[in-house]
Amino acid sequence: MEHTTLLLIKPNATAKNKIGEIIKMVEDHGFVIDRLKIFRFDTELGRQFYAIHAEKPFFSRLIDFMTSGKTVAVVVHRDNAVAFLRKLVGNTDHTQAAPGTIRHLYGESITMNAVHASDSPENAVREIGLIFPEESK
Ligand code: 3AN
Repeated sequence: MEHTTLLLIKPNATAKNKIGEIIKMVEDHGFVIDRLKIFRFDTELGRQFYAIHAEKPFFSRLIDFMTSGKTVAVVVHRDNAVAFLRKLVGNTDHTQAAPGTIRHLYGESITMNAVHASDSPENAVREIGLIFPEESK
């Protein structure tokens, strides 16, 4: 099934000038880019985006990190996009991520793990609506 999903390139990866390399990996794996922007999360958008983690002990660390610099948001599609992108992204903890995955290559810690990928088609719709509100109306 063809789906759309969302990739975020997080502030540690944008700060290290890895935007191009990460987007190349995604395109080389058959994803087609539909929308793309560079922006900085403010606290309110960060809290909304990660609302599911609001009660977690790492929440404030996560919001501080996500608001610390630039993020690139990329909407992509291909067949089975959600599962394929999660596989290409790798484990949340970069030390556990498989060789060749984006987090294995560019993750620096469990918080500074280089990228985000939506974990279901429903969450992709929710997250894309938050990041691209105008186009999603
Ligand atoms: P994933 O991004 O792999 O789906 P989630 O949804 O469990 O992982 O977590 C969202 C984000 O919260 C992660 N990308 C990571 O930055 C941060 N995070 C998750 N677990 C931890 C943790 N134990 N300590 C610090 N940050 C965490």
